[in-house]
Amino acid sequence: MKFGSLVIVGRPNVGKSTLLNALVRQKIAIISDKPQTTRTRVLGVGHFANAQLVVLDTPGLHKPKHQLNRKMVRTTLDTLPDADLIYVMMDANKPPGAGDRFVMEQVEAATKSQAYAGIFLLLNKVDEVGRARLLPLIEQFRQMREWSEIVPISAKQGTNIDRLIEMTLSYLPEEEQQLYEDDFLTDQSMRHMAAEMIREKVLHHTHAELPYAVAVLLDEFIEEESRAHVRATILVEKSSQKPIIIGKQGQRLKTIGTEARLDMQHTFGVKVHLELWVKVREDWRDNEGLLLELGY
Ligand SMILES: Nc1nc2c(ncn2[C@@H]2O[C@H](COP(=O)(O)OP(=O)(O)O)[C@@H](O)[C@H]2O)c(=O)[nH]1
Ligand SMILES: [Mg+2]
Repeated sequence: MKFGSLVIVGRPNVGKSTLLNALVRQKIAIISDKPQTTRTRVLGVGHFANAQLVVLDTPGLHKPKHQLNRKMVRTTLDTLPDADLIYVMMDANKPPGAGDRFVMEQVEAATKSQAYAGIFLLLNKVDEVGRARLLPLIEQFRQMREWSEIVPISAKQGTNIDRLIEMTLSYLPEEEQQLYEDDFLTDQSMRHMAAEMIREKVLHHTHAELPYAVAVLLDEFIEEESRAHVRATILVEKSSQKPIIIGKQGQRLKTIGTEARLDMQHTFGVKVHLELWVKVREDWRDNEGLLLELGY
């Protein structure tokens, strides 16, 4: 059986978490069109015929401003040594920019202290790029460094993912025995996933600076026979943000709650009763104690 671990790095919003979900074939990481959606390392296990791939999704590499962002970048850099193989992901819609160069610097630094089985360049979102534009782009990326493979993919539509898996496995060693149980998909707790599902819905329904200002604190998660009772608090930074989350006559909060509850029921396979609160906690992004409590 083939076995190995890979880490996905890239600037925010290139589609790292979407690829993790595609490889694990289950939604274990939250996705949004806002940068910096992923705040922690997320581990998923992809199970294939005669192979297991441990996939490590990371927060996007970017220049940090808050304590939270410093932790996010740290988390990504700390994850690099845990992997056998690196996937550097870039957006095929955009020529490599300053953000991608910053990512490359970090990757080069990591390769100095450790040998990797492979360093793949994944050009994601090819569903949005014409073939005529893709080829010169690949040539441009080829000149950046020596890549083990350059693979154009669409994580969202599943394009070329089977090929990517096949290529990846060819770089990995044979193991005597399987390391993870067949039903092990992620190391995240249900509590953490529940909080993340709520945050994803908040991201979907808000704009501008709000997504960055939001965190979800899980107050209670009680599992009984075939149902779970979840109580959580959505934290915002300013009192002006609270009514935005709640919406007219509580409508937005209601939508967020309903969508999050359905996701939880789908993933956890039990009926969920969800109680949501909204609270103002100024500067939570720089509050060390609160960051720990939030699991960051
Ligand atoms: N068109 C297109 N959009 C994608 C693809 N992969 C991800 N996205 C979108 O890009 C945005 C960021 O995705 P996400 O996985 O959260 O990116 P991350 O920040 O790198 O983890 C979301 O709106 C995704 O739906 C893709 O292959 N094609
Ligand atoms: Mg992500």
